[in-house]
Amino acid sequence: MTFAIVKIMKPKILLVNPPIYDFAAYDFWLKPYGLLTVAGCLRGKADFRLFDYLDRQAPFVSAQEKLASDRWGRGRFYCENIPRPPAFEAIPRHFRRFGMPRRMFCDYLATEGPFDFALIQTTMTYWYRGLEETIEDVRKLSPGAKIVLGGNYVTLCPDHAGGLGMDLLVPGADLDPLWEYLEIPPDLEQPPLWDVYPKLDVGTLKLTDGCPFSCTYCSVPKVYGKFKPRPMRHCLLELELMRQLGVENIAFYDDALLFEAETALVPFLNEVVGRNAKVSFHTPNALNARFVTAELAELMVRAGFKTFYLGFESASVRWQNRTGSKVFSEELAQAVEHLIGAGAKGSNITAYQILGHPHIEIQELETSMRFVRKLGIRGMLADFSPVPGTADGEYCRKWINMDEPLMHNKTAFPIILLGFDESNRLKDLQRELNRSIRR
Ligand code: B12
Ligand code: SF4
Repeated sequence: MTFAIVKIMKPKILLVNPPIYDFAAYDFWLKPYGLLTVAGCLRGKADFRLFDYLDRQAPFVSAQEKLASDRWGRGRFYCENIPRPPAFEAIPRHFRRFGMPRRMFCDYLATEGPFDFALIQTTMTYWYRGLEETIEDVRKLSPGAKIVLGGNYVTLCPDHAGGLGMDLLVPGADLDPLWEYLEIPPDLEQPPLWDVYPKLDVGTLKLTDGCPFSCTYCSVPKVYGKFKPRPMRHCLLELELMRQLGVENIAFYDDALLFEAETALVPFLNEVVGRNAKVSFHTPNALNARFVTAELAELMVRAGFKTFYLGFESASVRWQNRTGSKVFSEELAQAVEHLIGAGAKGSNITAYQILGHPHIEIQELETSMRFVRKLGIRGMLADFSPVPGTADGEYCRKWINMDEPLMHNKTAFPIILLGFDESNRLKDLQRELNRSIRR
């Protein structure tokens, strides 16, 4: 009789959050939450390594570059000027590569490799040049690694992503093809793999999926379908893991955090208060002012919300009705009253307004900016990114080639639509209006 010794080896998986190629980028609580969620489902079943080009806490980055954070954990990335791609010849702004220098990744691959798989995060569609760089380096220095891409760019531009030459694309939120490819059964009860970071002070969280609205510039309703709360037990597990790791600031990545708040946000915040969690919460992805009641505002402030970003976009009723009626001006005014009544500072409340929307002729942007100023809160112009597959994005084919994802760039489109001078004039006006908001 012979005995076969079966050695069970865990696959070695490299996780990469690539560098950003863009005119501007700022660490506004940016984390590769999708990638970490996927890796969390495989916790203990693979040998994971992370290379996050955008990790401003990585010891070698902060030592050399002094990448300071503000009091809420935001800050600038290390960056280098690079030549503008031909598609942006007409855009008179510096083009840059944000994130750790390329040679650091090459050294890392040479010392930590080889890997069996490389899972790469994709985020904005117009950031695919960072993926090209990453894929090239992995192919060269860990040639046996199977490369897998997932996330927003793959979901919105699957055909373009297919041209980058990786081994597997995982568009959308169905991860079954990934588990089959890796031949590892997932444990969906596990929290994201935050523990793969050597040091972590900012984390992200989602209590809900999807959105009940249908704004004409947004991909969320089509991609994520019906709104639904996530299981509360799982959300609390995510919170606890981040707290154990020393996270002080948590940004919500929900699309409709306040919708049906009694089923998701309210029970979550009651737990936060009960556990005396001492975490600062932020809402960079915008809250819907319609759902801010006096009671909810009070609970949010008590539970630790420090900054409030509200999606307003325009004070023009015509524009609001045409794009999905997600919020009206009086609802914004009411929400601000409730937040300030609950103790939030006006300077920590910001209303986003889209700059460079293709229906700017009915948006009355300047009037909207002044309306926001009168409420005693800050305004922020959110440059419009035309999103493929949305009504407004497809309308932009009038001006740009939507099949080239670089053209979805949020700095480029407003300049193409309005011109450099007009776009700058509106940004200067916004700065001027914000100057007088009391801190
Ligand atoms: C959070 C968020 C942000 C954050 C930053 C996120 C980040 N890390 O960079 C903030 C608030 C800063 C932001 C800013 C902007 N955003 Co944004 N944002 C989002 C949002 C709400 C969630 C993305 C997310 O991380 N979700 C959490 C994860 C867990 O979910 P997921 O991505 O669905 O992941 C699942 C699968 O995709 C898969 N998966 C994900 N990653 C990976 C990786 C691998 C390897 C695998 C196998 C699988 C996989 O598994 C996950 C679990 O099921 C999306 C909308 C949405 N719901 O997707 C818009 C979205 C990505 N943003 C968008 C836009 C327009 C913007 C802005 C341009 C808005 C503006 N004008 O200012 C800016 C751009 C910022 C910049 N610097 O250029 C657009 C996309 C635009 C584009 N052309 O790509 C989106 C799609 C919303 C929309 N309007 O349609 N955003
Ligand atoms: S409310 Fe926000 S997430 Fe929902 S469809 Fe409109 S823009 Fe998208």
